[in-house]
Amino acid sequence: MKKLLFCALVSLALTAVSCKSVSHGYPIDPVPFTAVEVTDDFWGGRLQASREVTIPLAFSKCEESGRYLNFERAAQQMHADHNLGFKVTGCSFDDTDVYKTIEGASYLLQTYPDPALEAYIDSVLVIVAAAQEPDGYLYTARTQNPEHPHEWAGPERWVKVEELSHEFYNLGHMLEGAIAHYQATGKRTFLDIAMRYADCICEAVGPKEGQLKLVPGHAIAEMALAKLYTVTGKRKYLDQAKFFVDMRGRTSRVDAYSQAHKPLVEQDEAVGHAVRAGYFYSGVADVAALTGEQSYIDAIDRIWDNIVSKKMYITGGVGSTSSGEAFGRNYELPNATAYCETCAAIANVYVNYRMFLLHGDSKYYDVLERTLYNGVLSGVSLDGGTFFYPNPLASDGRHARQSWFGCACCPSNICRFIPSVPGYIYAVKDDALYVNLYISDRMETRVKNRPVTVSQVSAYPWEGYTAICIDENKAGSFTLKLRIPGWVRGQVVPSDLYSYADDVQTGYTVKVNGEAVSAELDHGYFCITRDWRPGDSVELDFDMEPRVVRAHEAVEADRGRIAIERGPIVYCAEWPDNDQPVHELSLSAAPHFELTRSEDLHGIERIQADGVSMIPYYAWAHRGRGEMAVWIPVAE
Ligand code: FUB
Ligand code: ZN
Repeated sequence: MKKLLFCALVSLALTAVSCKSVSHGYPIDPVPFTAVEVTDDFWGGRLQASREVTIPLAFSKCEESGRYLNFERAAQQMHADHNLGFKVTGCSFDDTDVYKTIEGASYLLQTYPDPALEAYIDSVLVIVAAAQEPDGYLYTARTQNPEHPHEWAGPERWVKVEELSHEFYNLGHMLEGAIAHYQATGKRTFLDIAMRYADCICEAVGPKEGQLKLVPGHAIAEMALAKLYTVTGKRKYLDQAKFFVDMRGRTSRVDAYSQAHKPLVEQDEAVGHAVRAGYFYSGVADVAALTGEQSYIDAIDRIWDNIVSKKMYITGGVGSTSSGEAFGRNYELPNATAYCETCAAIANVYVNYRMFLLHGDSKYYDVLERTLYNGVLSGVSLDGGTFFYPNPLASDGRHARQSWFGCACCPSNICRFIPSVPGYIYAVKDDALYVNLYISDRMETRVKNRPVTVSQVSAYPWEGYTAICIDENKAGSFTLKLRIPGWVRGQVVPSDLYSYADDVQTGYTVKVNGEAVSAELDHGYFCITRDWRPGDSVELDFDMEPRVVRAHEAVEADRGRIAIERGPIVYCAEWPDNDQPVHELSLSAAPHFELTRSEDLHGIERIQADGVSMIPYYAWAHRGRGEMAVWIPVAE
């Protein structure tokens, strides 16, 4: 109730200060995390860790590592009449860790109002505001010492923005953080700062005569400017985002690293730096949704196809090589050296979410769910206090999570991503309510513009049982679209990159008010149209069996090996659970499985297969350094 009252107040506040917000343009409406209260054990634990550990830790790291000091020095230098000689250290985008942590904290504030946290953010924003130059430019890596800025920044504004200065990247994260803060608190402090920097860039860079023709060396401004347009209704921000997309491959920077090897509309393969790529394709989707630019959609359709059929790990991780933190060649998916940056997995969620919003097919959520439960979750420890940057699929014992990094993009991305998970559960289109993820929660939305409240109780990800209850319905007849995951329908991924190599037949049942119902699936959704009454219930039961997976023959690293998964969870063998060294383990082609529920590692389902003991991949590296493998050789 408290939460509802809070949301009502926030929405009132938003109406009061709102610029003219406009539609996101997608045919499907997201149900924002503000409308979803998670009551789930599994995700509740993750949100709690985020609130109690990850975000406080990130703020304290920003403090102790000099991230705040950078802003303070920039302000000092601006008001000095001589060069104060500050040495600019760290990465040129260190400011973004502050913005990203504020973004995550803002999401949390919506669900868990916390005046102390809000006041802390206010105090940080005072420091941030003071570092902004009079024309809106806000980039401490230069302002601290314009004569000797960060070596990646170049001697003048923008001269290295297509390389490593990250001046536009900083804008992107600033806007994402500022919009979240505005939406959570109704305060314009951060939004005004970020809009002034956006205006500064829109003035300097663009298609008009006299403006610079430049694109971001690292994408994210595209997504953020498109979002700023939807929040403010100011068309120039959408135009700027579109300019950045259109100009890719048409400026002086022409290379695959930043997806600028050719114009977007000629691209059909995911290449280059994997985080840049995922953010770019997401920005393309946002701009396409808002402008109706079909050639953009065709391009990202082709690129998505390339990723899921040739460049994605079974964990949903992407970016196979550390060289350039990049996508490798088709089918180049090594395990021990897999880069799979945590940020790239998050970007893969962003891409698949947007592809769903464009096309309404559950296959995108199959990829999203796989990435969420495996590639993303492995990036943060169960207690929320340590992080992986790369997420390999095999280890000889050299890997361990760390509490922070010099380049801290991954921890600060975890800060903003985990609290946003409730926003991925539902979506609405016309008279249809999509249920895309099975997570216990209570949700309020509008279908046919009338209030609908639904609650979910799910045993996911350990059991396939979920009950959905209609608590309130003022919309009359509408369609519940229940996603039937690919793994229940015998499809590992929506391509032939991975397939089940066992003779297990899984199925599912759906009941309405206790009565079994059947339906043809529509794009992967089980659809039930009905004049729903309060108290109506739907029960879903998916068979959740351990499954044997093989990779496409062209994936050299997985030849002669199998991986085990159950439901949305990919398993691995790790050293503490096995008597033999992990690299000596093998499985028969049709292993005999036994399941054990265990309370350790925050509660997991263990799998024993032919004497090999396996745990969920996301839970590895919590018991010291040692060997781990996802793909296990098949014994001759
Ligand atoms: O360049 C900003 C971030 O730093 C990238 O997204 C990460 O891959 C890391 O290089
Ligand atoms: Zn990262």
